[in-house]
Amino acid sequence: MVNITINGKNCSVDEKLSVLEILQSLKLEIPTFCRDERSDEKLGICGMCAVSIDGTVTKSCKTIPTEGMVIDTIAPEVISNRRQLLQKYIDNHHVNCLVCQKSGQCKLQEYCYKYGIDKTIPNSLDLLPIDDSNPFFVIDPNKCIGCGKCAQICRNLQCNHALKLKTTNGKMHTWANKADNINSSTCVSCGNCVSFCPTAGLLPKYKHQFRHWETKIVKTTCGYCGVGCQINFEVKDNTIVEAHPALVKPNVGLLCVKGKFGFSYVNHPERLTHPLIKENGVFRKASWNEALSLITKKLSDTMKNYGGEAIGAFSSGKCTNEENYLFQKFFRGVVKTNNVDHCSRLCHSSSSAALGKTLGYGAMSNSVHEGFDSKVVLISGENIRETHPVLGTKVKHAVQKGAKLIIIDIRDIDLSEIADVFLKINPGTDIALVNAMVNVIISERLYNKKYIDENTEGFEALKESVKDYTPEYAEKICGVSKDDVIKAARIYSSDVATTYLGMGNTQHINGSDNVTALSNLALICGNVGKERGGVNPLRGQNNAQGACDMGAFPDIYSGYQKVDDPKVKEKMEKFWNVENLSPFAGITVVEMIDKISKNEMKFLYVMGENPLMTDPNLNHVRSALKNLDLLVVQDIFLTETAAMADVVLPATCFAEKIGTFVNTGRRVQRVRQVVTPPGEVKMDLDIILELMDRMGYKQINRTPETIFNELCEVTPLYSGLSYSLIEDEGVQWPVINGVGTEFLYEDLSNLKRKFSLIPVELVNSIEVVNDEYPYYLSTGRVLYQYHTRSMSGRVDGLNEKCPEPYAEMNSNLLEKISKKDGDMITIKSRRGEITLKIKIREGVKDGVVFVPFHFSSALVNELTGSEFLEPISKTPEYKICPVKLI
Ligand SMILES: Nc1nc2c(c(=O)[nH]1)N[C@H]1C(S)=C(S)[C@@H](COP(=O)(O)OP(=O)(O)OC[C@H]3O[C@@H](n4cnc5c(=O)[nH]c(N)nc54)[C@H](O)[C@@H]3O)O[C@H]1N2
Ligand SMILES: Nc1nc2c(c(=O)[nH]1)N[C@H]1C(S)=C(S)[C@@H](COP(=O)(O)OP(=O)(O)OC[C@H]3O[C@@H](n4cnc5c(=O)[nH]c(N)nc54)[C@H](O)[C@@H]3O)O[C@H]1N2
Ligand code: SF4
Ligand code: SF4
Ligand code: SF4
Ligand SMILES: [Mo]
Repeated sequence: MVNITINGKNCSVDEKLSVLEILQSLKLEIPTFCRDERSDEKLGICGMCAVSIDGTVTKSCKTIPTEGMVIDTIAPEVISNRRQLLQKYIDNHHVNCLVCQKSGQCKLQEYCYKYGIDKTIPNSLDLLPIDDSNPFFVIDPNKCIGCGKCAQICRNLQCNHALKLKTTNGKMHTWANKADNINSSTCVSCGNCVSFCPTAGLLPKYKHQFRHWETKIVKTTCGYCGVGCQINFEVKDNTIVEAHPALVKPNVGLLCVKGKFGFSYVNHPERLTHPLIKENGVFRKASWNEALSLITKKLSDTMKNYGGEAIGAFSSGKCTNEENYLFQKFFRGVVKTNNVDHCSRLCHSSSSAALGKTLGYGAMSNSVHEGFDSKVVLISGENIRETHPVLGTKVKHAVQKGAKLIIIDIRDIDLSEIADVFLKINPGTDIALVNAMVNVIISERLYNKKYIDENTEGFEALKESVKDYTPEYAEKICGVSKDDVIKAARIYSSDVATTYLGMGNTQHINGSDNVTALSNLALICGNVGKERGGVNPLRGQNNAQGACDMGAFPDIYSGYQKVDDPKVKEKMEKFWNVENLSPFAGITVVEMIDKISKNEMKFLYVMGENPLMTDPNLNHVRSALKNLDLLVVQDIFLTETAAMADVVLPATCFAEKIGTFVNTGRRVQRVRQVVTPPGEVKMDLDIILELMDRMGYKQINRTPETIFNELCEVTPLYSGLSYSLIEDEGVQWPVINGVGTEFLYEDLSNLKRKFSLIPVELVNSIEVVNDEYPYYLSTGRVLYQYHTRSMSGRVDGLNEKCPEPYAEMNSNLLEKISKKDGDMITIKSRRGEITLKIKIREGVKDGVVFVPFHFSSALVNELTGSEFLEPISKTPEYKICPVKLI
């Protein structure tokens, strides 16, 4: 600490902070254009933060306090300096605030007003060309003041290096880096530069005319992925006109392209606006009364004639906790079936199963925001920069600052170029690789013996089991170099390491074992129970974690309480005031489809899922669904599945509802109503409530908040949570003494049981390549589209960025099949075929073709199989399907 004087007052301040940071912490108003508190770069370009320091006007961001320093922030020379700078900016500026969309949110305008800069006439600038190549925003050098904040954000926070400052005709302004225009640069359209541009230098391409003072701002949680970014939506006339990232955890002012620019589907004209009933193969508009009467009649009939087992219900990772809780309560308590499941089945149920056994909680052990200062990062089977973009950005930031990075994937991904080791493995061989890393760490004695002795059990068996998994063996099986395996093991064990894992691990026949192997690796190095460490399955949907927590699974009630535990059953019966809850686990998504195909299930209720695109073996799904007596689909659009339904119910999307989502890092966050829904659309919660009423169940708690309180009461995992606790920033479960848990297992001395090291062996996929089907198809995602495109496919810019399906393969494979980039190709599996365009990507492993599953014009799930499921979690093998290429 040093003693200084600020505006005549003595204070003792931290000498590690800049004078600007000190002044800001004292809430003194210091104008700046270029400073971003989140960045460790101090540009010092704009000059606005200059104050009088020991009698000289000096940039405060560039100055460190020293003993006895005298600072004056309001001296006449300071004010005069600010005025001169502003005048200089405005002289070079295309001033047209009257029509400029930034007006009202513009720092230049605000400061000019504050400091009385009114000499803006005449303005006879020669205007520079603007760059409007990006579908979402414009770069206008004439509105740019050359402060460099945007380029700094892109370089230092978003880590894309897509912008730079350049000088044209003597004027400094921002522009695309190493490219003619921004759309052909490395830009990923995240808009993080746009969000913090102080002027209209970078401006969204607005779809609506509005002035900022006409809007209201509502903070809510993003409705796309599981990162759970907090967004301030600006709303005019019940329409979202702009999205701003909130400066709170988990995203701290960052968004990805979908969160920033992907909201226009909310008021898309194709939204479902009233219930539909199908008659003679054609939908007709129906009243809510008609639709709900039909559903309840069929439900009652099916219950009476066939029992609860003939009824299935898909809950939703898109819906709130309150909705998922009530949905499973309705089907379990009233309809008497445990056949409740949702898309996590196809996703991270392997992770939950594995981590439940090895560690205790089947969730991410650590937090999204910890990514920012990781030391060592292992990313396996997770295209983090495209599928969890804001977390991916944090990881890249950590790597830019010196963190070590290991990537295991079958393709190059955005981060593999900067990885210390990139292990490009053969599909489905992860266990051989990870066991080999464990082998190296044990044989080189790089493990944490004390931690293992104190906190784990099973080390000797693990040691024995990995003996044969030598780096040489991994080289042979995985198709990576043994030296890289050794290097990866050494790097991984060199400091606290965090592991992120995704669908490349879970969507395999050995999905759970893949996760167990990673858990073993983390445990022997003592990484669990530490900040920036842990094993972290990245949950996909905006509320996938919440849907699991709420018991949208066939074998559990909320909080992972087992349906076959008699004590739990008794407790739930009493709490819900119902009788005869089924003591048997229900069946899973894929199993339900099989049962329907055998005519053993008659009624299916689908809330917020689109299985006719996302389930495996779609021809089988399609023919199965025809067997149903009644298919109900509750969605926001007429999806592929809804089109097959007998009754379609129009529901609210995330921006129209009230409740909570849980992000991938266990952070329970508020969902607020940003706009009111169109037409006769109802909140999912209210639809379920009406069904409960009509089926004769008296649901007492009927608002999102009271239902949340109810579910917290009956769910030990959620005890201590309330809307008021999570109001500002959200809180991570479990809550202990009113405080959330940033990372799990911190108090190792208080573990309920020791962590388990469990040996796992490599098991090959049952469906293998042969002469007829010689190549592997792998499926997955891209940044600009989301699942079945019901949402992202209705946002013009996202479609412009990723308009059509394609098949990625490298030039070796292209040569083998005598095709070239851009040709059409037919991919055929034992179940179906699709035809689409070839896109050359050298980074794809030899013999593999990768296809995104987003497009209905090339339904890749007509090829994937449902016959061989992961035995514990019943997850399909979306990442391996033998195919031929024609
Ligand atoms: N833009 C966008 N973001 C999304 C989604 C979306 O649809 N679009 N969906 C959300 C959902 S629900 C989920 S679950 C997440 C999923 O997020 P991710 O898990 O990142 O998604 P995927 O693209 O399915 O697969 C991840 C990676 O696994 C690799 N891979 C394939 N086979 C193997 C293998 O055998 N071993 C290893 N080590 N890697 C392999 C693939 O090459 C790919 O890079 O994304 C969420 N975020
Ligand atoms: N080939 C292949 N297939 C896969 C995968 C893969 O990697 N490869 N991944 C699998 C994985 S991990 C997942 S999670 C699944 C995803 O599978 P799905 O969950 O079936 O996919 P989505 O398109 O996200 O479906 C969500 C539906 O909910 C609707 N919706 C959005 N918000 C709301 C709301 O608030 N209320 C209601 N009622 N409806 C709403 C949307 O319009 C959409 O139709 O796909 C799986 N399928
Ligand atoms: S960028 Fe700011 S100062 Fe420039 S015209 Fe727009 S509102 Fe006015
Ligand atoms: S949109 Fe994102 S990636 Fe593109 S220039 Fe701006 S910060 Fe960089
Ligand atoms: S990273 Fe995920 S939660 Fe964040 S803005 Fe993008 S889609 Fe939304
Ligand atoms: Mo998922």
